[in-house]
Amino acid sequence: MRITVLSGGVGGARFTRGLRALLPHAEVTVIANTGDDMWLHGVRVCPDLDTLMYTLGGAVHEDQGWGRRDESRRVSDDLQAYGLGWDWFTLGDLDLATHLARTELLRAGLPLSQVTARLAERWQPGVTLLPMTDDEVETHVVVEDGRAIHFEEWWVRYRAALPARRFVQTNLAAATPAPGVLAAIADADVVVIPPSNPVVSVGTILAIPGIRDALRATAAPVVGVSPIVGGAPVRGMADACLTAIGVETSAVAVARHYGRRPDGVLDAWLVDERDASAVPDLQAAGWIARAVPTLMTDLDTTADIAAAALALVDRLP
Ligand code: GDP
Ligand code: FO1
Ligand code: CA
Repeated sequence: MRITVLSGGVGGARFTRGLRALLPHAEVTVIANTGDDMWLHGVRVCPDLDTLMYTLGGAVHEDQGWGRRDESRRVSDDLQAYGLGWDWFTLGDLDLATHLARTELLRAGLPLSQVTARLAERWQPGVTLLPMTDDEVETHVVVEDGRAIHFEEWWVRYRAALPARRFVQTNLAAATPAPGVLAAIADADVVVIPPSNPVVSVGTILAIPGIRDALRATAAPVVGVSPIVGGAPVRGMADACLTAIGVETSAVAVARHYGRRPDGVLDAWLVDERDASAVPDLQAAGWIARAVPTLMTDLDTTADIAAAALALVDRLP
């Protein structure tokens, strides 16, 4: 079975780890958000690709959800003595090796998709990991005074507390999906939108010209899992992102924001048991919907969530 997942960092990576445990022989392709990427200290940092690679490769710092286990930050601390870069953003020493390797390969002329495949050879994530695009598309946040700052600055430095007017993606109009992305959506047996940030993770992937249309057109069913549980994100500040685009922080509002195919991108929506009261309304509006426990507390529970999502569209083998 061919399964394609559109993922951000921590939520998407944890979900995909459960999916892989559920169906170890499935051909899973993960299309990752690269809107959080940035140049920092001369190296290219790809937070969501790395979170996926480390999580699926068994090297992630579990409590943190991103970065390497057994990490140190001697280089990052020492760089601060020069007053350069971002002193509020940590580049771990081991993580820095990934950025150096990536940058060397990019400088040698390889596109990000090939660089990612090369880095993944070491980590063996058990899935095909694709960046949404090989182009340098970055999410910037326009704050109240009209300045635009990089998404990571807004998220990490200001903890999303600076009111955002809107999100913009640099270089978007000229961007194209990375090789393999459109085919992975068109040829899938099922497409899954995991519990990732609907605005700055999945929203950014869908904004790449051609990707939203590919989802609308694929013969595969498209099922999503709500990242909003009981009216709040499970971790992180997705509520600030939703507020900025005028969407209420609720499982139903996020489903409506994605929309039902063919106008929208989803056929089915899995919500948490705490949002079970929303299911009849969703069903009445034509959605395939169900409520189950969706907190990814351990691998078995996460595999159960993946199974419930696939069952919703009759794709559980
Ligand atoms: P990021 O790039 O690291 O922010 O990760 P993602 O975009 O992939 O996922 C972030 C979203 O995952 C947040 O909106 C969280 O609410 C959601 N999330 C994290 N853990 C869980 C969980 O255990 N269950 C559910 N339903 N959502 C989760
Ligand atoms: N998140 C933080 O909250 N603080 C950090 O210093 C930080 C550094 C970092 C370095 C590499 C990387 O791959 C991820 C990193 N993250 C950090 C996590 C991540 O950038 C964000 O939490 C997500 O991208 C939000 O969508
Ligand atoms: Ca991210």
